[in-house]
Amino acid sequence: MNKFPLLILGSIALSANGQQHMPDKPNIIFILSDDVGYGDLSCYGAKAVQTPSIDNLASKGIRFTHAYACSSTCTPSRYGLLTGQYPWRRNDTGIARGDAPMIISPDQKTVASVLKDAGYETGVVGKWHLGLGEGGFNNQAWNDSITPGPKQIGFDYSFIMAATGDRVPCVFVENQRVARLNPKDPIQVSYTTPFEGEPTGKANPELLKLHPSHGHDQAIVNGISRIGFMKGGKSALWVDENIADTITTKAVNFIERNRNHPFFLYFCTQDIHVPRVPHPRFRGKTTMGARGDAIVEFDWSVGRITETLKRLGLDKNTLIIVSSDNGPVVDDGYKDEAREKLGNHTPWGPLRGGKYSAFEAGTRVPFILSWPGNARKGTSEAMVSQIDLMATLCGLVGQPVPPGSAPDSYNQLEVWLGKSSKNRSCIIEQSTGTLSLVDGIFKYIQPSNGPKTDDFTHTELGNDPEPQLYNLRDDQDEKNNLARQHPEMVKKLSDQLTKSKSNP
Ligand code: NG6
Ligand code: CA
Repeated sequence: MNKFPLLILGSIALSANGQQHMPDKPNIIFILSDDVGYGDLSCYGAKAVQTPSIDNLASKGIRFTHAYACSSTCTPSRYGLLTGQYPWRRNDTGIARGDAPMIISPDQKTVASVLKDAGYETGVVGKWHLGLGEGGFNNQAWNDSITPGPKQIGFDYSFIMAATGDRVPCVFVENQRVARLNPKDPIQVSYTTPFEGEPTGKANPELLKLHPSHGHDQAIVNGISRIGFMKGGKSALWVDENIADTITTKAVNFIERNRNHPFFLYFCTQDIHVPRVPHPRFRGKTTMGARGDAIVEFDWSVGRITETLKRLGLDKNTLIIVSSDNGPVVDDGYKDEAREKLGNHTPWGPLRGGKYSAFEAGTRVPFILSWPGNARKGTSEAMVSQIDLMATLCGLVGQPVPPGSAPDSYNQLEVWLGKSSKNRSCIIEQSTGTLSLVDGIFKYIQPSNGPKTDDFTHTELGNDPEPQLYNLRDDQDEKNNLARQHPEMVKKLSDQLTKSKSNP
């Protein structure tokens, strides 16, 4: 039953005989920001920061108000997005170290490999965070060809950061080789042992331009201490201030190279993850310090992508999605004044929780789809999930979902294009401590003995030893636990969750 009505403005292109035209191989760009919250964009109500390029896509396309990432942290969220399998079905999809082996096996089908099979040129640019190489931790050939990597799971081209901006190695990896590496200065990486003679954030705080607030006190690169130790690779080290420029240029180059051929680009920005060090030209663009300025930088990246499409005449034939991998966090480990300068801004919008949390702001994220002439314009309240990317894009390009793959992914094309307002049958959200299931207006959070609040980030995690049941329509900030009043609903949803766990 549809509990969230669809609000549609405008219409889709119809031909003279009233039939809708849908090109069979549009270009596809999925732009995934990092840690951008439900309330962080001006088209989702933010006032203290303006995001005109993203708002422009929203005004030409469809903006979802009930869209979910697969998990409230990055690695599992991205695993689900690319494979169509819920990350909690495996026990090795937690936040990956920079020396973790690749989590997605080359035998698995991914969004990239199915689109490649459908004749697309495929590329990934930006944050990867799904592990690289094989044979356990710390087993990557950083000074040679690193395999398996994006190519083995369907990406023809890759220009990636192995993990996160705050984890070593702080280098870009292009087509599975460290970019700009001088062979005379090889890279070494360790997540267990410091390298003798190398300064660390802990021992040498005087070398830092950005200090950690928690953790992040190991290798120092560009005056910022990170998680993990590294040595060497001086010519290859990234400069945080230039990351957005570098990866956006690589994304633009990929589009230019493939202007005459259908392409799929998975563009994952470092913004607005920590360390937040936007280019000086964005500094002071908001009153919120680095976190607000990083949102402006992210919007700039989106603008460069859309300008490129326009310049190349590809804007009409390209489907773009802009979303985020998980909810927002204010202080995620560096003293960047995000908390002090937040003012009245609410990164989580009207929702409760944030990154890491089982409450809605952990996984309910911005999600905008634009495909001029083919997707409707307006706002949709239909429940959608990033887990459906694989089956939906297969539906779009007429490629069958390969048997045995993407078990949790459903073709939601009609909903994603705004032609239907039907909710997904249910959505399972993963937090750092538990699982939740949303079905229509009701949300059930499975009991958990985990901490109620994360000590470092001060996020309410949503863990409770008692079952929780919320009515998201009347109580979207999850303040009123109805579990005792509605034991029958708790049982129904908890049985549904148990069934989904054993039977995708
Ligand atoms: C946490 C890090 C945090 C961030 C997160 C992953 C500490 C104290 N905190 O462990 O800074 O890196 O992992 O974020 O180290 S994610 O968006 O990639 O999932
Ligand atoms: Ca993230």
